[in-house]
Amino acid sequence: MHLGRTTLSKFLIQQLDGIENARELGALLVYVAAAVKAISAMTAKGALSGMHGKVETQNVHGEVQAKLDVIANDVLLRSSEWGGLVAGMASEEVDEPYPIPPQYPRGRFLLIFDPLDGSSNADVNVSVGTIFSILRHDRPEAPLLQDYLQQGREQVAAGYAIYGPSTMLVLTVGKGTHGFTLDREIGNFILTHPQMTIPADTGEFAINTSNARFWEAPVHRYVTECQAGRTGERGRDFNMRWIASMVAEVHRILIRGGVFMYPKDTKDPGKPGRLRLMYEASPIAMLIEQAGGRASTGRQRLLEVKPTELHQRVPVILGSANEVARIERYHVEHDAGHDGPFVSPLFNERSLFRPEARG
Ligand code: AFP
Repeated sequence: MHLGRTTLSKFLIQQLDGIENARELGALLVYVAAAVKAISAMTAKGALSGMHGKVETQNVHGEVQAKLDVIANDVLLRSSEWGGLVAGMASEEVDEPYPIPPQYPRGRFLLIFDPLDGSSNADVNVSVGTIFSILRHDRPEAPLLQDYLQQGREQVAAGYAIYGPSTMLVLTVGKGTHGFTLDREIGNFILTHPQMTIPADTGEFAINTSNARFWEAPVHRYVTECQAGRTGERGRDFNMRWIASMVAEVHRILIRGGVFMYPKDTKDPGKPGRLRLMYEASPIAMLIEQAGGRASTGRQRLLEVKPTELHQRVPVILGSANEVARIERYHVEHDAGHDGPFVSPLFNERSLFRPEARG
């Protein structure tokens, strides 16, 4: 039935040509794909799996863990630790990096992941995902924390799996962003979305507007303009989406364009954003850029943010290139004092950006 179609293994053999340590990297991506298939089978069982609901423990961020978070984390660790491909791993669910057990050889890569992003959505049968990032580790010694703290642009591969009506694996090794659909009958990922490309313009944005009172002025400005639609600055209508599962939002953007924002806010002054740099923002930013989109903190290219901590948070604004560039410009103008009169408590009431107020 799939004769002539490209399986993940065939794709990797072709795609990794010319990349250093191609065979090892390809094998590691196959390990990750195997873990993804196991997690997909678990999530697809829904309540029948007996894995819904919470466990007693909290993760490093103080968040109550879902049973599926814990199991998905274990699946990824066990799938990848034994084959001599990784030198160490790190996960959203574990405080410290995970050292390779002494009985196994160490490899040349670091694997960092969020095993089940958006896991609270699993209980309500909405798409969840796994996000992963692969970095090089060229020293024979076991990696130290410092070895993990590489900029996103150093990634050799990045990807996510989305567990939705179908399970898809979307990945990049720096040669475009490509999507594979899991054929459950034959157990193979089949290339169905080669060279995914994000349109530069869009009429769709995604942001959790319940946080509006905590946003900075440039984000207010952008969202207010979108909401004003054809009667406002933009002269056209926009639509809004919020799934509360970053993987699902990003997948929509890769398919049909859009902007996703979890920007800097003042909700918790100790946190510069909600999303985690190393296993959420960086891998997704690589996929977005490889698909022709743009990924930013609002003030800096996401792939250039230098991590200082494994679990550090970062503001995220990504998607269709022209829209993200516009939001970055709003940040520049704000920082230069150009939008000074715009103050957020007047949001959507007497904003300077409403057409009648512009004079
Ligand atoms: P978890 O990784 O804790 O499941 O959180 C999911 C997420 O980080 C991201 O996928 C969503 O965009 C965001 O949280 C949703 O957060 P809200 O609670 O603000 O909707």
